[in-house]
Amino acid sequence: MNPHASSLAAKGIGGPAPPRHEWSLDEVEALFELPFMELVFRAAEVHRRWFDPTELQLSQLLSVKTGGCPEDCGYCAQSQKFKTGVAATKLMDAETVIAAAAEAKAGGAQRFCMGAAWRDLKDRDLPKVAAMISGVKALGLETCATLGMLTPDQAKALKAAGLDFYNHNLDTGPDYYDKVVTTRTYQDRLDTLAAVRDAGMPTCCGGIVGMGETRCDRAGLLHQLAILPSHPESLPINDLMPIPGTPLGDSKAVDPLEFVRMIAAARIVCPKSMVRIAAGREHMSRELQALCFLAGANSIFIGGRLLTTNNPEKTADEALLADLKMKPMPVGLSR
Ligand code: SAM
Ligand code: DTB
Ligand code: SF4
Repeated sequence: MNPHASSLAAKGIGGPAPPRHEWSLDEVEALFELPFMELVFRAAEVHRRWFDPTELQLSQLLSVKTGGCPEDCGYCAQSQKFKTGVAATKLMDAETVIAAAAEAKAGGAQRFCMGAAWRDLKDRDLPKVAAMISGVKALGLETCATLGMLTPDQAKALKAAGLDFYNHNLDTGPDYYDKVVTTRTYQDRLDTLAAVRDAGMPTCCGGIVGMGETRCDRAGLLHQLAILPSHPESLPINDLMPIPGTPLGDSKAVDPLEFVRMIAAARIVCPKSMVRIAAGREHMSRELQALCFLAGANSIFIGGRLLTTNNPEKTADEALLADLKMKPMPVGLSR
């Protein structure tokens, strides 16, 4: 909450309405049907009640284990079911990951997210993963990991190692989900999110637009996030990076204004979450990104690489932030 709003709220005067968990699907769908300017204005108002709209959280990703994944997520370069040209690698050593994290920190990253192309975390990999997490945390970075499905005990072990956030996306609305992934169910994903929450760890959970889904499917995803027992602390919205060789490699790009609607609706239904423009900024104009920030996005990935695809270079992002007079969010405010 911004300091002005929080001091009023402390005195019992005004203050932002608390996040709601009883959204109906109809209500979320109705947001998408608002006149564009009305939707963006409402989202910007909500954004300002909880955050300083000139601040942006900067995260950086590293693929600590790439490719060879047994899952069939139709968007993914790393599934072994599709010929995408991505070679499978072994899990990196903790020292290599920690060195990359130090470089990311020097480049301005506040949070470091380690991604592995796994269906689920295997207990045999836990010691190495725990060493990475504690080493990255010791650098003073916020830590995040995305390692596939977790058991409750694994979630507890990751938290004990110093993990601040766990990313596990629902990807799309429940009605469209099985058109995209068949090897794990929606409920499997909800179960992992519950294991993370029950371990006392904040969640990072969002999805992808541009996979051929309808507006109702997009509303369906946000509705699922809104009715979770606690809203995800981070809410990444990925614009599909079409990967040749995957079933979604030829998907039609989503209308940029529709992407802004998704960001705005996410901001309204999950007012306290960090809403991230995740994948896809590489093909977005500066103007579109600025409109997303106005509509409530307040987090981005920085660094020229996501997992297997490219992201805008540091110089381009530095220029964008300078031109918009935006600044990095102080570490810790995002929790
Ligand atoms: N294997 C783990 C899992 O699926 O949970 C972690 C890594 S996975 C790459 C993390 C998320 O990245 C996916 O759930 C999806 O939302 C997003 N993602 C993957 N490939 C993408 C693409 N081509 N375009 C946009 N988002 C993508
Ligand atoms: C998220 O929602 N997006 C990130 C992160 N969480 C792990 C991943 C984006 C991947 C984009 C495609 C790639 O680079 O392979
Ligand atoms: Fe595997 Fe994750 Fe890619 Fe799905 S999204 S194929 S689980 S790496």
